[in-house]
Amino acid sequence: MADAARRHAELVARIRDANHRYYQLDAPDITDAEYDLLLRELEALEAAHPQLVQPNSPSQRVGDAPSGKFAQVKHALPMLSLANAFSDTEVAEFVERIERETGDRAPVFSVEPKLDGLAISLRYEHGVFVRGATRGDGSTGEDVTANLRTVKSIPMQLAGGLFPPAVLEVRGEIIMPRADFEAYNARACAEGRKPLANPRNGAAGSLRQLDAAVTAQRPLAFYAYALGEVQGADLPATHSQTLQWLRQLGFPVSPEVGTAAGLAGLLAYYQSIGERRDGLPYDIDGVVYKLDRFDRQQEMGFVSRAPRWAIAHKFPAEEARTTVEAIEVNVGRTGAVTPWVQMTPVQVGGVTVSRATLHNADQIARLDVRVGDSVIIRRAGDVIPEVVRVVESARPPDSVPWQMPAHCPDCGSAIEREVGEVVARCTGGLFCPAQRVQAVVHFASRRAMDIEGLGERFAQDLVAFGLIQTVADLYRLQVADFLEMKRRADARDDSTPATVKAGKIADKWAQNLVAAIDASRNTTLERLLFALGISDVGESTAKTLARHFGSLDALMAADEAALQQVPDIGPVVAAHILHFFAQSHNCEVIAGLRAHGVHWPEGAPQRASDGPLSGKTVVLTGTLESMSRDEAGARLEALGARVSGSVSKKTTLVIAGQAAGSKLAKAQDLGLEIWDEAQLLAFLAAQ
Ligand code: 5U1
Repeated sequence: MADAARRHAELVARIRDANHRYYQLDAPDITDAEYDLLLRELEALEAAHPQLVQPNSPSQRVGDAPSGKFAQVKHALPMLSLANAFSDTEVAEFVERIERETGDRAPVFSVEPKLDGLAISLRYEHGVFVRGATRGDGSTGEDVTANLRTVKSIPMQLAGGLFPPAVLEVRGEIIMPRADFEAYNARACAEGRKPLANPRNGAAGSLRQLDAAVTAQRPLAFYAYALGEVQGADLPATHSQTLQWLRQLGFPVSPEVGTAAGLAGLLAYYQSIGERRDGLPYDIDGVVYKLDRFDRQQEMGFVSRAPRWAIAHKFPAEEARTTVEAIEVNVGRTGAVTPWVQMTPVQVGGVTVSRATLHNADQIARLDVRVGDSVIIRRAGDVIPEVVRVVESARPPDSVPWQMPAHCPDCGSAIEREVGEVVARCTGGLFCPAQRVQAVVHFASRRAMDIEGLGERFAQDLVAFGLIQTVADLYRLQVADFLEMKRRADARDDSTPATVKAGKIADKWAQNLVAAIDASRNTTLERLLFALGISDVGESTAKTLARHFGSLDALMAADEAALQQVPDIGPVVAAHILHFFAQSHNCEVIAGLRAHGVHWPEGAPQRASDGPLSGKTVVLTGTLESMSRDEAGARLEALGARVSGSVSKKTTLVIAGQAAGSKLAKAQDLGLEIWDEAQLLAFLAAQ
C-alpha cells in the first residue's frame, strides 16, 4: 500500500506537470501516447486502491485550470472528455457494455473523425454569438470570444428561421487545416519568423493569443460535434440528427461523420477513415463513436470525466521520444543540403524509425537540435518523420550547438548559402556524385520516366562504378553492365538484395531493368520536361509548358518574354528554364537522349481551345464532397480550363470546397470570382 501511495503521488505530480505544459505553456515535454499511459496507470491504481482518489486528482479532471491570461467562464454544462480505446478488444467491450445495459442488441452509433485541435464552446443567445470559451478544466474555461470572432467558419448569427433558440451552446474543435498550416510555415520561414510545431499547437497557440489581431492572421477553422446548454428549442431524438440540424444552423460539421451499427460497423469505419486519413484536410488522431439515441445515452450516464455512451478509438501514436545520436547532411539533386538526424530507433505509428528530417539549417537553428538531445519526433502517414521539438529539460550539460559543415560530404566542394536563401547548397554541380545520383533517381521515378526497379540504391552504384555520367547513359546500358555492377557491389559490401544474388535470378533482374529502360524511351513531352529536373519545374508546370509550346524545340527557343506568356510562369521560373537550356551539358544530355531513341509525340501548341473554359485559369481548394479535386480538375480541363495549384492575379476562378483556407482568403483579397461546390456542379451539369 505504501508503494501504491508513493507511485500515486508520483503519477499525480507528473500528470499535473504535463497538463500545465500542454494547456498553459503550449510546450508539452511528453507525447500524447506517454500521457495516455500515465493516465491509464493512475486510473488502474485508483481502481485497485479507491482510498487514493482525491477530488483534484488528474483522473477526475479534464484538463488544467485556466491560465489567468483571459477572463474565466464557468460552463453552464461541463465540457466532457472522452474515454479512449486503443484496440478492437476495448471497442468490443464498450459495445458489449452498451448492449448489456440498454438491452439494445444492435445499437446505432454516430461515427466521427476525432479532430486534433482545441475543444471550445460557443454560446448563442437568441441566435447571436455572445461568448466562446476554451474547455479549461472542464467546468471553467477561458473567455476567448474576441479571438473566436476572427474565425471565419464560426457563424456570428445562426442561420435558419425567425425563432432561434433562446440559448444554444455548440461544442466542437478549433483546428488549423493542414494545407494552411504548411502555407503559414512556408511564409514564416521565408520571413524569418518562428514556424508552428504542428497544426494542433498552431490552433491552440493561435486561439490563446492576447491580441485578437494576431489570431485573425492565423488560418483557423471550426467543426461542431456536440451541444452544451440549450433553451427554447426542440431537439432531435438522435445525435446524428442533431449534427444535421447544426449544419442547417450554419455550423461546419465534418463531411466524414456518419452512422454505423454494431461492432463490425464501428471497426469498418475505423479502417476506412484510417485509410483516408492522409488525404483529409486536417489532422485526426482517431475516431469517435457515440451512441446515437439520446434516451439511450441518458441510460448509460457518466463516470467522473467522461460519458459512458461515447469512446475515442485512437490511431497508433504518431509521436515518440528518442535520442539524437548524430546529425548528418544529405545532398539533393539541385545541390540543396538538408540536415537529418540519426536517432536511437523508436516505434512511431506502428513503424520503427531511426532517421528524421530537419528540412534546413534554419529549422535546426530554431529547434536548436544537438547531438545527445532527447527529441519528440512525429510521423504522419508515409511522410519522412520529422523532429517536432527538443525536450530541453533533458539536455546533456556538455552539448554544443550544431553547425552546417563547410564542405560537401560527397565531393568536398564548398557548401554555400546565398543571402536571403533558406537552403544551403553544395557548389559541386554535376561533379558531385550525390547530385548525379539524385538526378538519376528523379529521372527514373514513376511520375517522370517511370523506369521500374531503378531506385536510389542502384543509381548510387551506377554512378559510383562510373557506369553512367548522365541520365542519357542509362540508355546505353546492357544486361552485362548490370551484372558487372552487381558483381562489384557484392564484392564491395555483400549487401545486394538476396533476390538478386543467384545466377538466373540476377540475369532476370538485369533483363527486367534493361526492358524497363527500353520501355521508357516511348514517353511524353511533359514527363520528359519533369524528368530533366529543371529547378521549380514540377509536374504541373511541365504539363503547362508541354501544352503551351507543343514541342521541345519551341520551348528551348523561347526567350524570357515568351516564357512569361505562359500562365503561372513568373520571372523566377522563367529564369530557371532559360538557365537550364543555356548550359551546354544539359543540351548534350537532351541530344544524347534523342540519339538513344527517347521520343515523345510533339504537336501544335494548345494555347486556346473551343471549350467554354478555354483561356481560363481555375484553382480548386478545400474538400469537395461529390468528387475528388483531381476528378474535378480533369473535368474542368476537358472543358478547356487550365487548372493551377496557386492563386494569383492571373487566376480567373476559384472553386472553394469545405475547409478552404489561405487560397480562398487570397482569392477574396484579390476580388476573384469564387464558386462553391453547388455552383461547380450546376455548371458541369449544364455542359
Ligand atoms: N468528433 C468528436 N470529437 N469529440 C471530442 N466528438 C467529440 N465529442 C467529445 C469530444 C471531447 O465529447 C463529447 C462527449 C461531447
